[in-house]
Amino acid sequence: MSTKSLEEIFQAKVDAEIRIEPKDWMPDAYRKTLIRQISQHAHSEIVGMLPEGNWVTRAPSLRRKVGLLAKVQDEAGHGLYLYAAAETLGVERADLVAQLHNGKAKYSSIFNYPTQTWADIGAIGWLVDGAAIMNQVPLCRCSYGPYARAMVRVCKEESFHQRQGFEIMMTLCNGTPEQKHMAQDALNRWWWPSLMMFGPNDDESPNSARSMKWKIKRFSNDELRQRFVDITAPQADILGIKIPDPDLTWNEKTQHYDFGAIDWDEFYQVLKGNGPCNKQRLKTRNKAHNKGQWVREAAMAYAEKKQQRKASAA
Ligand code: FAQ
Repeated sequence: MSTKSLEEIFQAKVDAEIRIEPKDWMPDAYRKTLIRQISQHAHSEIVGMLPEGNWVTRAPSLRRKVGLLAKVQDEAGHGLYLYAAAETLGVERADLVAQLHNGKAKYSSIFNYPTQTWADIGAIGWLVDGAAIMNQVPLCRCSYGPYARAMVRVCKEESFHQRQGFEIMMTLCNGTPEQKHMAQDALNRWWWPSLMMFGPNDDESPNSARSMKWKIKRFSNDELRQRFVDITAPQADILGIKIPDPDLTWNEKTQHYDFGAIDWDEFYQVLKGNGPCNKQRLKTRNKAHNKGQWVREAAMAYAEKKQQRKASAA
């Protein structure tokens, strides 16, 4: 069959909402796009453990510590499902991890910002997990089966993380004036980077149109960002803190919030490796990976021994 016919059959399946599975024929560019997006997503989950991990030893109570530990462990699990989903496309996890560690692969810009106070843990749960859910719930309907299936559990856990973050913010906002000030300060620092998580504006997003045609993405970056603002602005009102955007106003006509311009220069600087914590994040990941070398070797040696025993018993 010609490539053109194969492409037509592929697109017809996508249009009919039939999932594409690993052994199905798919265009090379579709495979490459998925490997790029899923691996960037996996790296984000893994690097995303670092800003929060910074507070595990300093959580203000045992209850908070248990909750934070569980959240950080969940993120590790998400990274593993996602690397496994990427592997179904014919890539090796070790190669993907190497690309992260040598700085070639992207991961979400948001994880290059520092967590300065305990309130940042609340703000990350509320805003970063909130943005992640907004982006990831539609990915449960992604045309590629293994990615879509991995996202179902990820989204359930992210929803729980978002509630946990909001509850931390609520506690701080109902606490002493100093605690409320901490919550406001965290919102001031995390608001704009959270909006950047959705990626460039639609007219600057080179991948969106094709990914939407292939139903990898169901909504554009701007559509999801708008939804996030619409849902989050009233939550800030409930907390009694102010989103740091003088242009944020409810628009009766559009039934959406209008909001100010994003500093895209900052976004692209972070993507280039010049964010406040890029170097530190990569250094920490490399160190952790090297320290875990003996575990990987021991696991491989055990698997090989088991294989040998099986073969000699047969
Ligand atoms: N940061 O053409 P587009 C989480 C890149 S997980 C860095 O619009 P696309 C859980 C983009 O990759 C957060 N790079 O690209 C958690 C592309 O790169 P290229 C991660 C970004 O793919 C919570 C280029 O710019 N979530 O938070 C960013 O169609 C708390 C052009 O952009 C996912 O990865 C960015 N913010 O749309 C963990 C979700 N935005 O082509 C711990 C899955 C864009 O040069 C604690 N990914 N770029 O390689 C997606 O939905 C999409 O990939 C987008 C970007 C929406 C991120």
